[in-house]
Amino acid sequence: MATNGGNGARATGPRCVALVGPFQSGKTTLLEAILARTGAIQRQGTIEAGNTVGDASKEARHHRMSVELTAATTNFMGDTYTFLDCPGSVEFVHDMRAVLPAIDVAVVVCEMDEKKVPQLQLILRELEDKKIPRILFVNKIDKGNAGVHDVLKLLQPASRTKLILRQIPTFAGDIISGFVDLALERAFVYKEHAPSEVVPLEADVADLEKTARFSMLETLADHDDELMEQLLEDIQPPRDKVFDDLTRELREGLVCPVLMGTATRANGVLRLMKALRHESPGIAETAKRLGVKAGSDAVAYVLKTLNTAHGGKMSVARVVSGQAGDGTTLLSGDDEAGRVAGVFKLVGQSTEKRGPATVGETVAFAKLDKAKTGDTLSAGKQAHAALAKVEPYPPVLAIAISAKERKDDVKLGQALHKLAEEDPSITIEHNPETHEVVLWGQGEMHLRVATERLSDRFGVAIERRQPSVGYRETIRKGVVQRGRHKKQSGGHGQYGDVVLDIRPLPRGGGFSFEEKITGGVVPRNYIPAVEEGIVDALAHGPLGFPVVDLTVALIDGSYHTVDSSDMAFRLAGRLGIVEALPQCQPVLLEPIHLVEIACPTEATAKINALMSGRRGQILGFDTREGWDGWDLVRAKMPEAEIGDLIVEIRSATAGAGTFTFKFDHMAELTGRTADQIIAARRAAE
Ligand SMILES: Nc1nc2c(ncn2[C@@H]2O[C@H](COP(=O)(O)OP(=O)(O)OP(=O)(O)O)[C@@H](O)[C@H]2O)c(=O)[nH]1
Ligand SMILES: [Mg+2]
Repeated sequence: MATNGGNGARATGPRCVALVGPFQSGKTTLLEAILARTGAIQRQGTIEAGNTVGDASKEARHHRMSVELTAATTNFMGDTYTFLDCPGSVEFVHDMRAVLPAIDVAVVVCEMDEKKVPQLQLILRELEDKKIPRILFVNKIDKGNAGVHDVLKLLQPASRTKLILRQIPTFAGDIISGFVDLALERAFVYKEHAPSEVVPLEADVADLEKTARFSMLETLADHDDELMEQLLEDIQPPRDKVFDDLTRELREGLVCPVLMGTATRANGVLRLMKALRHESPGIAETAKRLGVKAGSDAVAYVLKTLNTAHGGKMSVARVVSGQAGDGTTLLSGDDEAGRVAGVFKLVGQSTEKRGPATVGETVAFAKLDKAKTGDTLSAGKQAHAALAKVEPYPPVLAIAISAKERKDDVKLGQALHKLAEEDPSITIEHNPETHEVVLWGQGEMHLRVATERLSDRFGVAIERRQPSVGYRETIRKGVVQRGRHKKQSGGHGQYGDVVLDIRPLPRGGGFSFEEKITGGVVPRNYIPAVEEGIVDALAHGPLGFPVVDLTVALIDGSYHTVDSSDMAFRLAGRLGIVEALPQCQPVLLEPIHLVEIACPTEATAKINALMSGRRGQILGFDTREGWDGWDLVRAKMPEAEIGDLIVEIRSATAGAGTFTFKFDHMAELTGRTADQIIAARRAAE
């Protein structure tokens, strides 16, 4: 059983650590370095050579970025650690968000790059809000040292909790060659792919060290009165006390320690592992944070769902209570999630069969047919309450897809189901009007990778198009029109005759039908057929779109005792509308949405210009509540212009901006744009 002896004591039991951080900061490289330094792999691979444990999928290698979660388990000084390498791209952020509830600590890999600070801020906010302890790892310190002394000044604005610098760099000329550990007060020089070597603390560094250490202690003292007194009285606090404070304040989320290194050379990796070993919380605290009921049977949280070529469905999960092995039946809420058919240790794509998983361990369970990412699985009669629920962000970009070959239609349906199972931030919509299958996702790359997966992993070649915009048309003036269907062909004839009074309705009025027949000129039983005929015709107006916002009254007509029928009146109703509408000044309607864009304040002017350039009507902007340095811009915008809006918002905000949209109203559209839309529709037909 994992225990935690309270303040300062080292947590025990298997850990689960997420590697998160802005796009391309070096998370996958850091995972590789950790696996190499802890002996899980022989040699450290590189992104450039395409031989890393993470990013092993064809899509990730091809795009040279992480496009999904990689889990890898390793051992360090007798403890088990599972690292979850999360994609940094905002388009794949759900894979990160979904694992956060069950981790002990996050290592936030970042760079000393001003442009990446807004993204860092987004990630830190998420961790802060979820009360997840976090350590910053400033990577790529081999890339010039500009600003390394100012690292806190650069990064502090991204964090609402105080950052604590744990190390300062030391130099050989212009190059960072080592560091001083401020808690140990010891100097090290980096060795490539080997542990750093202890060296004497040079006199010129000692002064810097004193100042930096003092400011570290000052920050710790914000949450420790005794330490504060010692500092005020110039008493050197005992080393153990400093470590105890570092540990407690990290675990309680009061501070965020900052380490540094170079993942490509595995510099700073052992220091990071030691901080994780000694200071990070373990499963006991994580279970408490999650509200796991004491003494529960097996409880596990599903971090990720995979459909592997050989092993079938795998549910990557962390066991937060009890133990689960082969044959354990697991519940998810009121449903049975399935029976575990194999427990696997993961090191990226390599799987190794193992015995039951015990508390704290992160493993893959095979063949849990009904388990979904984010599910709380539990053994025993009574399902454990859900530990967390992470809803994906609403999708922002769509494409319409179809199988290249008709024969693949059924296969496409199944493949889409698996795709959405693996990635809940994808949604699939069937448009009944256009018969399009619309794939909604988080951005261009996300959708591109989704279609690549459909062909690479699930074997369905895809064609993609822009999804249709929900145009409608309406009329500007009314007319009274006769519709008459008469056919005399041999024996039984057909006869239906109606007079329709057609008038526009205000926007949003939809369609209404009224009958004003007197004297039975159209017998009662035929009237529903007349309405059906009208509805038929309205599905496709003279401009090529469904017709809305009009009312039609049946005011007159005639019938034939033998030749009239439902069918004849339906055709008459339809004919009346088809002939009437072109005389009613038809006009195109386009959907307008209410759009809300969240962006860093520096980008607000750019966003305003962007919106105006896209026929948007700016309604105003406010500071974003609870978000220092952020604005919320509101605008009304045509659906057609929202299509790829997210692409432009991201490029104007270094990837940090987001938006939501909601249908607001339909608006008339005339002139060149309308003509083009109508012409395109005709051509398509
Ligand atoms: N100079 C230098 N380059 C690095 C370092 N770490 C990673 N890189 C490079 O940075 C690029 C991105 O590295 P990744 O490990 O893929 O970064 P990532 O954070 O996993 O990227 P995403 O998962 O796509 O967000 C690659 O070209 C790496 O070789 C480092 O310490 N120094
Ligand atoms: Mg990566």
